[in-house]
Amino acid sequence: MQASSVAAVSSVSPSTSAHRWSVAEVLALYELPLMDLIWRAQGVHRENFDANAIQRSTLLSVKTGGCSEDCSYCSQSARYDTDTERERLMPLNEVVAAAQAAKAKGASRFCMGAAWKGPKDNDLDRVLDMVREVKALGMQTCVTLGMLKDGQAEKLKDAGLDYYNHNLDTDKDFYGQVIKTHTHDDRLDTLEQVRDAGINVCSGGIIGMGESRKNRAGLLVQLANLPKAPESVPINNLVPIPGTPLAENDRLDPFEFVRTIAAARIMMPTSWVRLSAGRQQMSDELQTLCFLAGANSMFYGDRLLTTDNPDVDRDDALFARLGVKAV
Ligand code: SAM
Ligand code: DTB
Ligand code: SF4
Repeated sequence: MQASSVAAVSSVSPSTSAHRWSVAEVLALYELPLMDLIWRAQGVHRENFDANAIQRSTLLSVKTGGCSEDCSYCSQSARYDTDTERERLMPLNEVVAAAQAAKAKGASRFCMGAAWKGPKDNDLDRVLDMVREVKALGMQTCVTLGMLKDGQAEKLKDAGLDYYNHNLDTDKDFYGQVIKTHTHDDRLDTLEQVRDAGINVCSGGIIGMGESRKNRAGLLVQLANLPKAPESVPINNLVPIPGTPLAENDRLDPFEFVRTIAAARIMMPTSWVRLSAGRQQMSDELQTLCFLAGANSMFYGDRLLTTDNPDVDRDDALFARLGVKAV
């Protein structure tokens, strides 16, 4: 892109959450030379955050596998023959022990995930106990339970839930090629319920599922243009799962992933942008490029939900090498 085009992008794309983004504007960001894009994202990052601080959440799958939904990327869908074993909802004492261990290692937030289309009321009651007990440890709490019915978000709020994770996952125009058992509008409906209940919204997506750059821009526009941008925006790189329809997908150019992080940072300046699934397959240098592009949050702990995450020792060493502190 020519210098004049860079200036044009700068002038039409204010870094405020009040700005309504168009796909064309975001595509113009993606088309910037990588150095210009990262420089701009880093500037926005420094205006809004300590550039040397990264938030760490630890994940625990409290109910694994056997999910009714057909999300093409997921190891936990009952429709695909994957290595993931089905497990019942975990007992409360095991969840609390895992949260205590995560806190001792230095995680500030504990995120509990369940492979449900959405929680039944009696299952939700058990998750509410988990939220109360984890909160009592002095950790921030997050759950990701699928789609919520009326009244469930309020119960979670009353139990002390800080964040609800519910990803838009991909562009509305691409959604039906990846998931057929529910719609993008269903996801938006749950996000609205979470927001209305006064819970912080954690919502992002997955990159590398065969979507176009325009689809990636579309996803970011749909997130940034929500009535209020999510406080936390996880950007997952597809972890290919043998047995799922996306197992053999072509790998995305890593720089396209970095561009997506940078665009998210510019578009949602005050949100925590999380470098999420896929870190295990990234070099320390590529992760660092993502931090330079504005990612300031990560999953910390040896497991994600059903796949591996970098060992905490590797992450601790990387933080020390970079002079980054955990928050
Ligand atoms: N069932 C709930 C739902 O779908 O909202 C919560 C759990 S679901 C596993 C949480 C998120 O994990 C998904 O929305 C997706 O973004 C992410 N995810 C699942 N499998 C993934 C994979 N193979 N690679 C990257 N991200 C993945
Ligand atoms: C999110 O955006 N990524 C996390 C969390 N929210 C729940 C899940 C990643 C899952 C990666 C594949 C797996 O371990 O099953
Ligand atoms: Fe079920 Fe969530 Fe996996 Fe979709 S992403 S199959 S809803 S666990």
